[in-house]
Amino acid sequence: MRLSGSQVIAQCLKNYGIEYVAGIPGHGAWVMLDAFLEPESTIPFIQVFHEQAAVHMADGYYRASGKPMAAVTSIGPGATNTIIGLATAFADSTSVLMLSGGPATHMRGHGVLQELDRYQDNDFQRVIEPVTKRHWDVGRVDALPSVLHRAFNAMLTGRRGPVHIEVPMDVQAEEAEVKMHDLKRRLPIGVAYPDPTAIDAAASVLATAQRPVIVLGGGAISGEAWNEILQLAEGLTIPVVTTWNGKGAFPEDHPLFAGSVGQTGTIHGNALAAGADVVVSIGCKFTDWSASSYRKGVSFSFPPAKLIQIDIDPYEIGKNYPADVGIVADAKPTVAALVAATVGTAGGGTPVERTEYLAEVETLRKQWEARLAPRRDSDDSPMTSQRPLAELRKILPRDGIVVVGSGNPQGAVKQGFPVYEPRTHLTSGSYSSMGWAVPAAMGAKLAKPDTPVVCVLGDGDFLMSIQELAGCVTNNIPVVFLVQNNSGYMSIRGGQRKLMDRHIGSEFNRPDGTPYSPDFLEIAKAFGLEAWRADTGEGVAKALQEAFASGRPAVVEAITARDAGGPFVPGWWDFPSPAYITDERQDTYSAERADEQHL
Ligand SMILES: Cc1ncc(C[n+]2csc(CCOP(=O)(O)OP(=O)(O)O)c2C)c(N)n1
Ligand SMILES: [Mg+2]
Repeated sequence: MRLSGSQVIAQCLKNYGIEYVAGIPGHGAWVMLDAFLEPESTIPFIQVFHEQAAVHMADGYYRASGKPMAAVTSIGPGATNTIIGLATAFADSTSVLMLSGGPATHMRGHGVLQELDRYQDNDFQRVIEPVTKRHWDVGRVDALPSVLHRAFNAMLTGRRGPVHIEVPMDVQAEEAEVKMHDLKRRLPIGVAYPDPTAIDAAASVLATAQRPVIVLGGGAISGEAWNEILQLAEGLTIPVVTTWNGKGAFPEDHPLFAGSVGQTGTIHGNALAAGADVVVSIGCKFTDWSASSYRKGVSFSFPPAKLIQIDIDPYEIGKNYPADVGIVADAKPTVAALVAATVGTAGGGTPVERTEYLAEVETLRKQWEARLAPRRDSDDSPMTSQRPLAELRKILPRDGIVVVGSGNPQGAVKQGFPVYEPRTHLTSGSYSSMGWAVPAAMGAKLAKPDTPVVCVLGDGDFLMSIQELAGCVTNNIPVVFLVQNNSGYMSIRGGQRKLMDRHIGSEFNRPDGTPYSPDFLEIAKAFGLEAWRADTGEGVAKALQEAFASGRPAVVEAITARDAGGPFVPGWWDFPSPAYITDERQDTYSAERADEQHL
């Protein structure tokens, strides 16, 4: 059949199951977008107000549903605005399909409007290189069907990641004889199973374990392995800890849930993982944040602990810690195979008993609870970071989705906001981009329209994508934004003070030094949202109830104290302090750094 490039794209996206396209039109993509109005390829268009938001939105949609969404931008600045979106998806291993326009093939190198041409013709390609799993520059209309199914293949198989297709303006507009490709015949059936030798090896290591721990990363969720993980944990009585991206893969009200690991992990999570003799890691890449910068005995101790490392990407095996058994396969069949090989043999289906170990888990959990409770239950006004979260947890149903921005909220939620189901806690655990949470929450709401979605973020983060409130109204996306306003980048100020006893650029102040904050209530209302402000726990509870009941996009501004302290830091993080700070902190830092295990 004869189709224009834009028709090929729109029909493929429709056939391949894309439900929404987000973006901003421009001359570089208006032809491409026009095809989404054709009857056979109508896909609803979601208007954003900065292209970064289109990619973050698709990212949030994927994290909430496991399905991809598309972002479309114009050429030049429109496409360049997406870089942080793609970088976030790449670092966090999430699927996003991005299409952008490009200079017409016959105009390349002439420095046409919005072309980068001084190093090489049409040079946007190189800008996008390090932030995508795969990129295509399409030179002909009849190449599009092949490019599209390969893009879906790259995005949806193996380790997830964002892909980008640049479509020159002439390729969008011109027609050619094309044959569309059936996606089913271009994707593998099923998932990648583990090598039985590796499962045997892992089972023998597990058979020796007295103090095993399972650590879950983002791959446990993208690999949809949560049922099998529950079977393994229960069958062998193994406490489970999570990283930021792994939070949600295990129900946090389960007796075997043992908190989280890393700098902003929990006391019990770090202590148990660091004291384990065998760690089973599932889709976890051991970032410095989750592994306390590899300082021995803080979050992990490899050796003496043995590591069974399950990852879909061989690149991660042994990258940061030596793996006693590295298994490259999908998480779901791998954990299922481990269950078959261990639970069956060890206890014949009866859970392994570890009475003393479980008592220790309980003691540590209580210690952590005792540490958390005063901040969580605090009646201070302005509030602690934890108090609004406690109120939110009481109101949000079990399957409600919380989307979390970086800064204090990210650590406070990790530690003090229990989640129970996979894909109900979304955060950028690897790239930790400010500006991500607002559009990602909108994407999650598009994916799960019948589920309450709340976005928890700081005032600094909110200011980086506040323009997307307009999109909540124009597209009717009823997210509730719980904004913790402490007049600044307080997580950053905390680090600055600790290291250097002073701070620069992290407080929002007027010239006379008094705290500054824009009037978020008025801003939200001006954008057309419902809005509430609260400075007590009771106030937040009431505002949240009314916000959810409104069924409309809404902002609840929670006034939090600048000095309240954010999340606790039971772990460690390697940040060098300037050489001119010569007090005992330098010696402590050098001594602690000497314990790092990755070099
Ligand atoms: C795009 C981007 N720029 C800078 C940072 C570094 N950073 C991390 S948290 C943070 C401050 C966040 O402030 P806010 O959202 O108000 O949360 P708070 O820590 O004050 O609770 C900054 C600047 C980042 N993560 N992302
Ligand atoms: Mg702040």
